[in-house]
Amino acid sequence: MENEDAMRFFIENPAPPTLSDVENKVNKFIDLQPENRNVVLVTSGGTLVPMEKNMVRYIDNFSAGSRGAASAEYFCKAGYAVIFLYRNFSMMPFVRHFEGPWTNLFAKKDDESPLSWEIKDSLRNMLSNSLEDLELMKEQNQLLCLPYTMLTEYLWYLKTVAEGLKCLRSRALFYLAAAVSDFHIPAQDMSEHKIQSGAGKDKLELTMRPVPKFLRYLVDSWAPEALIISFKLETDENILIHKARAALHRYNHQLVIANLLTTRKRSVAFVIHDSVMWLHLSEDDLRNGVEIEYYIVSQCVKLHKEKNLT
Ligand code: PAZ
Repeated sequence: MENEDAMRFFIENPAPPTLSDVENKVNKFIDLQPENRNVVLVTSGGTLVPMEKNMVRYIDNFSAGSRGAASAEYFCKAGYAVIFLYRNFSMMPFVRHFEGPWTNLFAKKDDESPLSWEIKDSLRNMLSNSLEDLELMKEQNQLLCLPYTMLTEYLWYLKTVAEGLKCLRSRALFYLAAAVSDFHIPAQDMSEHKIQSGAGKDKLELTMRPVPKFLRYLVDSWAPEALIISFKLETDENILIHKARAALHRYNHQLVIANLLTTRKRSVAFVIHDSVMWLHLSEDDLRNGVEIEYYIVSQCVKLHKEKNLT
């Protein structure tokens, strides 16, 4: 039944025109991988759902993309090839420390020359090293970055990547950190043009429908042999672990990483079968700038190795 919902979603929301280009890039990237290299799909950022077909207004899911970008970087460093499916203009691996207005990168020189702007001294080395790292990863075919904006693009690309990775069987890992909308307005119910305000309208009522649960599809059909790790974000700590466990039992994948909006950068819980393991950054970690993604990715790599040994 749920699978039928997913099929219907793809019929009602046709593939974006960019899909064949994404498919070619993904297949080429996978073909270029040496036999002993694992491949991870890292999803990052939040999906956007339009309120109108000619979109003026939309509903967005919260995520800066910091978790995904940092994790992609640590997976590359651990020797994985990374397909990074990220929300357009959200954070990118290796250059994520330079997000924000690009004008912040420059300072005015003290001389009178007409070309008197240059990269700030304090950033020059870091910027150059970051760009080198990014370039190297691309040259070594270790990083493929695929941007999406809309929920429909995200889901079509996820399906395409999963189909491409199927041939790698258990060498594939799915690390689903993106914040994906649970609700959307189906295309047939969506207003063609900008929803009008005006005389006599004192409220706007919208009916949104649940997005089919694609995680089930991924686990059962698209990537049955891969290691699948999903994230669960909540704002109420009283329901976090319960919701993470429910997801694990419902979809029957290997790991849910649970986090709260306010503490997500220093605490996460690993929910596996019936056990819960909390991971907190220590005072030392915080002082030394150690990121929680460093530990999360190390645990995931370990789990992937263990799974492939059994
Ligand atoms: O991108 P970010 O670092 O701001 O936030 C990361 C996160 C909270 C979106 C991620 O850790 C997460 O929980 N993703 C799943 C969200 C969900 O439950 O749909």
